[in-house]
Amino acid sequence: MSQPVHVTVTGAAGQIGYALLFRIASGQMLGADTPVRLRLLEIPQAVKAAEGTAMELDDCAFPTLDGVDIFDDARAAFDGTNVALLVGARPRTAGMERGDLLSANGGIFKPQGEAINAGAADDVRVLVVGNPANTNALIAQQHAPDVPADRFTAMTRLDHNRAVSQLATRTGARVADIARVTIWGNHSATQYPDLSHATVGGRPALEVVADDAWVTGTFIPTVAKRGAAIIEARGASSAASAANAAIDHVRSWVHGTPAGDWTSAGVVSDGSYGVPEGLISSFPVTSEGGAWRIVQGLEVDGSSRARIDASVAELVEERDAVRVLGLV
Ligand code: NAX
Repeated sequence: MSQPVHVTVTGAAGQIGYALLFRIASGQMLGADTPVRLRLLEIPQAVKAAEGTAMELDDCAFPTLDGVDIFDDARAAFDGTNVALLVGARPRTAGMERGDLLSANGGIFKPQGEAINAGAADDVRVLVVGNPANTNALIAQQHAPDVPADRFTAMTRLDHNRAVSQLATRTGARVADIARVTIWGNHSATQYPDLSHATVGGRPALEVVADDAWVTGTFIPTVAKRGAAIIEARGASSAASAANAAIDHVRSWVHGTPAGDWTSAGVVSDGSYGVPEGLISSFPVTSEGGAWRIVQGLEVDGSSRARIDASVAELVEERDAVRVLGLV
């Protein structure tokens, strides 16, 4: 076996953390031949709970788990790390304005960006899961000037997987037969789940579905509001599916996407598809040689354009709000 890959998980004692750590430790993220060293970052009050999770990780005796270290200090947690999963965030509480939410999260993601800049390994890859994920990723990235900007990403893979699943159910196809679904924009209710280029068993999805009313009236709102529907049903927000999406995102990033297909991820815009350069927005992406590439040359019709623009406008507003707060 090779040298262990160091994986830092923030918010390790939270519900996504609990669903995520065992899968990373068992080799499902980086592969059965890659040992991992887990570095858990929590706030001091949650360190004891993280210690309990570490005990359970020990009790699994995973051959791929090199060890678990627990920190309440970001600099120590990110020191030498290769993969950073930023899950811990400040949730919106009743009566909280958006500015307060962005400011509270800035207080988390700015120092974490600085810590990654100060000590992470040269090949560090960062996935931000904690909401508002795109803007939190932007804040962290802006405070890590020595790390290539494209190493900071935000998670829209859960939205992507939800869209694939909804399309498979509707068409009676298997998930494996669905390709080229795209999530554009922000990981929020303004996101645009796009079937224009999707295929079902190699045929255009919109032809197979043959029902525009279903696409606009059911598919798009179901995917965009799925998080709220899960909370309503479960009494708690998505955890195992979010952890699964984080595993998928990193695995695709490290090991590549299959030929002929793509996935969705929040990546730094290079200006493609009219998305302002520098914003972290969801795009159709492939991964090759360990780097994301935005799929180029897709036709964007008028209705898609309007939906992409609306979600990107929200990202611009969030960026401007954190700029006013001095966070970027
Ligand atoms: P939990 O509240 O269960 O856990 C969050 C954990 O983060 C807590 O243990 C807390 O102590 C820790 N934490 C808070 N501040 C921290 C800091 N500065 N450093 C380290 N740890 C810190 O939330 P959970 O359900 O696990 O969700 C985590 C985040 O994922 C939330 O922001 C949530 O909104 C977001 N989600 C993002 C999704 C996406 O698709 N991008 C989907 C699922 C989820 O809603």
